[in-house]
Amino acid sequence: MTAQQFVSPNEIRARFSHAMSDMYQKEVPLYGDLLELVAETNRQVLREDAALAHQLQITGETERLAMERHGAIRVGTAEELATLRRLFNVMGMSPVGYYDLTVAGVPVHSTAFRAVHEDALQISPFRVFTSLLRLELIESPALRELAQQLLARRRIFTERVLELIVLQEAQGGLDDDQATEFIEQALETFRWHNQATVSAAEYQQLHDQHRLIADVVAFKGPHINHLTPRTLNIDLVQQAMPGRGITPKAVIEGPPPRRRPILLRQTSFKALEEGVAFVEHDGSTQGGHHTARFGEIEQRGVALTPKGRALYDRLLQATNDALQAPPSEKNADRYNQLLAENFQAFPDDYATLREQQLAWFRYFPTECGLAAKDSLDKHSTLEQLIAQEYIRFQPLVYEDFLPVSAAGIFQSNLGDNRHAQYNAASSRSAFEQALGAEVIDELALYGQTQQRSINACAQALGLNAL
Ligand code: OOG
Ligand code: NI
Repeated sequence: MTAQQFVSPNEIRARFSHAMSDMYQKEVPLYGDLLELVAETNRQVLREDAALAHQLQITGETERLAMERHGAIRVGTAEELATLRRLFNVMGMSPVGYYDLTVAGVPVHSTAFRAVHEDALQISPFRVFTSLLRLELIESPALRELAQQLLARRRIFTERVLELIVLQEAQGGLDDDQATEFIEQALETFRWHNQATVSAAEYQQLHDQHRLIADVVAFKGPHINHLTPRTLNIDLVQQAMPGRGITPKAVIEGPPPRRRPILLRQTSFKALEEGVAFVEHDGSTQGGHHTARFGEIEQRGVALTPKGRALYDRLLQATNDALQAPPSEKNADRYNQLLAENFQAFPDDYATLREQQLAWFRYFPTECGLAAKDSLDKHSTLEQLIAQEYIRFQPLVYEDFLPVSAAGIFQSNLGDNRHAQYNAASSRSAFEQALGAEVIDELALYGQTQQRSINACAQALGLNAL
C-alpha cells in the first residue's frame, strides 16, 4: 500500500474528536447546551471585537474555534497508559508535558496527548488530558490489593482496536475503511458504562479512600469525564450559565480577566449524579450512584516563555498565600480581587510581553513587507523589520494545561473540600516508564513554532536568515 492511500493522522484525529463530541452530547445532554452557549458567545465576541476577529483570522484560529475542545480520562495501570499512547499516536497525538497533581491532593500524575506542529494543530487541536492513578498512594494494603486485582482483570480496549493499532504501526498508516473502523472501535474505550465491576460495599471502600480511586477502579473503562470547548470570553459564559440551567464552579481557574489573555482560564459545571448498578458477589445487581462526569469551558491566551511562566506561578502563589484557604464559594470575591491586584504586575499588552520575552509569538510578513521585498536591506534584523512594519507579530496560543488549575477542576468535581495530603515525591521518570516514552517538553515546541514563523518571514522577504 502506498502512503497516498493512507488517511492522514490529522484527519483521523479530527474525525475522532467529532465522534467523541457527538457521543458525549448524547451521554451528557448538558454538554450540548454548553456547546450552544459557547458558540453563541463566540459569535457575539467576534461581531463586537473587530481587532480580535482580525487577529484570529491571521493566526488561523477562527477556523479551528468551533472544533476546538479537550477531554480528560483517568487510567489505572502502566499497560493501559502505554496502549493509550499507541492509540493516540494513530491520530497524530503525542504526550506533551508532565503534571504532578499529588501536590494538590489528587493521587494522579498526567500528561496531555496532542498534536505538536502548528499545521497539525490547525487541522484539529483536539487534546486529551490523561491521568494515571498512583496506586501506591492507597494507604490500606488490602484495598490496594483489591484495586490491583480489579484493574488487572479489566480490558479497556476492544480486540479489534488493538489489531488496528498493530496494523497501523506495521504499515505506517490506515486506509479509509480501516480509519473509520479504528474511530468506531477506539471510541468504545471512552464510553460510559453504567454497570460497575464491583459490589456496592467495595465501591464504598474505594470511594472512602478517594472518590477518584472509585472512579478509576470500579468501572469497565476510562470513560471520558468531560469535554471542553474554547470560548473567547469565559466571563460572559460563566455569567450566562445559570440562566441555561448550568451551575458553574465558584471561581474561574487561571489568570484574572485581562485585555490580552495569557495561558488558560477554565471553569466547569458540577459533575452529575448518575445511576449505576453494582454487581454483588452472588451475581445480583444493586442500584446506586456515581458522580464523575461534567462539562468545562476554557479561554486560551498567549503561551508564556519560562520567564513569563515563572512570573505567572509567582503571582498565583502570592494570591493563594494571601487567601490562606482554597478558593471556594465563600471567598470567591476576595480571591478574584487578590488575583486582579497581584496580576497588575503582569504586562498587559503584546508589545511589552514580547519585548520582555514573557510570551511566545508568531511572525508574519505584511503586505507592504512583501511589496518592498526587492528593495530590502539584506542585513535587516527582525526588530528593524517590525519597526518598518514589514513584519508583524501575533500571539502564539497556549496549547497545554496548568497543574494548579487542573487540580482545581479535579477538586470541584470530587464534591468535597477535603484536600488529601500526599508526601509522594514527584515522579516524572516513573510516569515515563509506565508510558513507555518520554513526554515532550512543551516549551521546546513553542520555541520551534516561533522560530519556524521567523524562518518563513525570512524566506517570504527574500532574506537569508533572521
Ligand atoms: C482532569 C482535570 C484536568 C483540565 O482541563 O485542567 C483538566 C480530570 O478531571 O480528569 O481536564
Ligand atoms: Ni479539562
